[in-house]
Amino acid sequence: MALCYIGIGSNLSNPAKQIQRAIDQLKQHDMFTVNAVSSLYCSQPMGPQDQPDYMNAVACIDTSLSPVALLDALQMIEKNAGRVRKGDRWGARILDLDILLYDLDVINTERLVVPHYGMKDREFVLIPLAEIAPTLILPCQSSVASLAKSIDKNALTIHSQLS
Ligand code: PH2
Ligand code: MG
Ligand code: MG
Repeated sequence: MALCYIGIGSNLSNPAKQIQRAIDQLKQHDMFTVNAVSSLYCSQPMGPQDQPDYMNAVACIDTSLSPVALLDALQMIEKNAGRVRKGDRWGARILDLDILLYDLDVINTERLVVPHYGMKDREFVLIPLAEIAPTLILPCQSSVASLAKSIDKNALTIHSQLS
């Protein structure tokens, strides 16, 4: 079993609903156990500013899937939500499910980079992650709690609780 953290984001088609639906799908999936889900946060867009604000959350799951099989399963959930991959980096999206951590594995392949390459610079990842994993230490030895404490909050706010 691998303990994994999944970053969840949406800024199209009722983002709060998209994120709750994604969590419901993680919970229903045969190959996952959902251990914890953060609050739902409202965040300013990182990247192009001519797009709606985002909602973000982080989930902690157990899975026996390999990293690539986990990625396939998450991309299937994105696809079911109606996501079409346009290759527009940091553009608006209906649902984004990113593998933040897969145990403490370090993976650097063309398809998959874990830990997620941007997670240490993103308040909308670090703060929800620290909420559900306050004692977590990253493979690079950084403490999630101290990274979350020192990052610029960028107007990140808790929107509501997820179930
Ligand atoms: N995701 C992006 C680009 N910009 N901004 C916020 N606030 N939240 C995101 O999840 C996000 C983003 C591409 O994955
Ligand atoms: Mg992303
Ligand atoms: Mg992604």
